[in-house]
Amino acid sequence: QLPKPTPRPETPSTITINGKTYPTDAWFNVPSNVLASTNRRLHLQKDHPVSITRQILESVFPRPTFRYHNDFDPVVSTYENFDSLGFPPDHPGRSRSDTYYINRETLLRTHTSAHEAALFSASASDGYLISADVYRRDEVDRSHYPVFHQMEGARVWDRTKVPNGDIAAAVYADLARLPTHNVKVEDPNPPSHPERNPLQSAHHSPAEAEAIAAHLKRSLELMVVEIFTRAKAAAAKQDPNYVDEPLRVRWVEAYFPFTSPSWEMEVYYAGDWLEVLGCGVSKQELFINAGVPSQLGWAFGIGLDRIAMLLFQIPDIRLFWSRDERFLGQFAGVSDNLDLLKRFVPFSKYPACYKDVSFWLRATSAAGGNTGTANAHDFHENDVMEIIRNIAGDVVEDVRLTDQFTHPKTGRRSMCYRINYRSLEKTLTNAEANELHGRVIAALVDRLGVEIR
Ligand code: FA5
Ligand code: MG
Repeated sequence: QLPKPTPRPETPSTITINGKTYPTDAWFNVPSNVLASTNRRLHLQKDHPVSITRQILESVFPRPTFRYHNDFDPVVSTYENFDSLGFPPDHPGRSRSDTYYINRETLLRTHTSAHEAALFSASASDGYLISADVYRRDEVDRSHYPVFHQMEGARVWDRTKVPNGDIAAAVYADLARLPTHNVKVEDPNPPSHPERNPLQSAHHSPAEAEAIAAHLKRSLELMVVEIFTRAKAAAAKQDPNYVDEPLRVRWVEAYFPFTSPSWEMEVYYAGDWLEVLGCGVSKQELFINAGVPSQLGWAFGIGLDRIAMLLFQIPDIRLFWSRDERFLGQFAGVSDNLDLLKRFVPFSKYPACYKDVSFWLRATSAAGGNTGTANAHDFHENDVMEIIRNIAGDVVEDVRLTDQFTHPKTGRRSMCYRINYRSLEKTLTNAEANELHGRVIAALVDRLGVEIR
């Protein structure tokens, strides 16, 4: 006997975010829990770990060379988020299963790069930092949340403003003014790749690209060195037996439509390489389109939540959204005095409650269309994740696909997901978990048209 389905959220004809009203259309797909996050601005909340992380990173990129932008609205145009950066029309990131749309032309930014083009054209400074909340439809686990925070940074040089128009010399002179560090950095790959990551030979010389890449890499290495120096100082203060593990950093080739060549930085952490940022030499088209063709430079984007988790040893990304004093109270005073920084001391973990749900997708022969029901073709796992997140909110810790198979006779596909319900704030009773799980099942049936097994 299934409980009554949760009513499908009616699409309102307009939606108001941070005081501005937008018309919706058939592209609208923002659930209420995500909408409710648009005014939290954790990166600006005093003594919040995301905000403290922002402050530490800002200290590595000082004014006036860098100008800080921390107030940009999360609502941007599809053009700003994708087209202005050279994303091809068929890029998967544009799909409604990955991105939250308000209407076809308006969305919640998926990255801080959405503001690059505007800042390049306005650019009166040599660099900028943008910190902001970003939104992505994604899986559910302890390191993923539909809202997280990024810091974007860029540094530019102008051919018409450097001595003798010699960009390479100017960049190396600036590099010589940066501090050095003694962290071991692995950088095994060639600096560019003829197809994937070509030098932009129509716009600048290999020597110029090399100079910009060297300045970029040193700047970003100094950023992680600063973070890990602070993390170690905190650990050593709290734990007299703390053994200092040397920081290991490596550069790996990456691909972004708006930089070439491009890299990701990885940091060795808890036995594994963890990606912390993406970066590269900015595509010259961005400067040309922005009306500043004589400029060139680098850009990066880093995940603030992920860095904050490392810095403070925070085990679950949901904690950032907690209003619990047992969480927030641990960081009191740190925004005003970064030397007070301490690692997070976990409060007792409440028991996990695992519940499974198995269902059949509709046979593929039935027309998919816009009915909102899932067959094996138009099934998107992110839809399952979001339905669960909408109902269970921050009480869901993770959702895992534990089994799937196709019936040999009917050709129907069966999926089994295991949901871990665990509150950060209390012990869930079995009755409470069952009630949530019942509503999740009803919503899967109602919204995806699946058949429970
Ligand atoms: C980008 O978003 C690019 N805009 C970065 C960039 C900027 C490249 C400028 C070049 C020039 P990516 O999707 O890899 O790239 O995300 C960048 C960083 O954000 C990641 O390295 C990671 O630290 C963080 N991040 C990405 N997805 C998540 C997530 N779901 N949860 C937490 N952090 C995330
Ligand atoms: Mg990445």
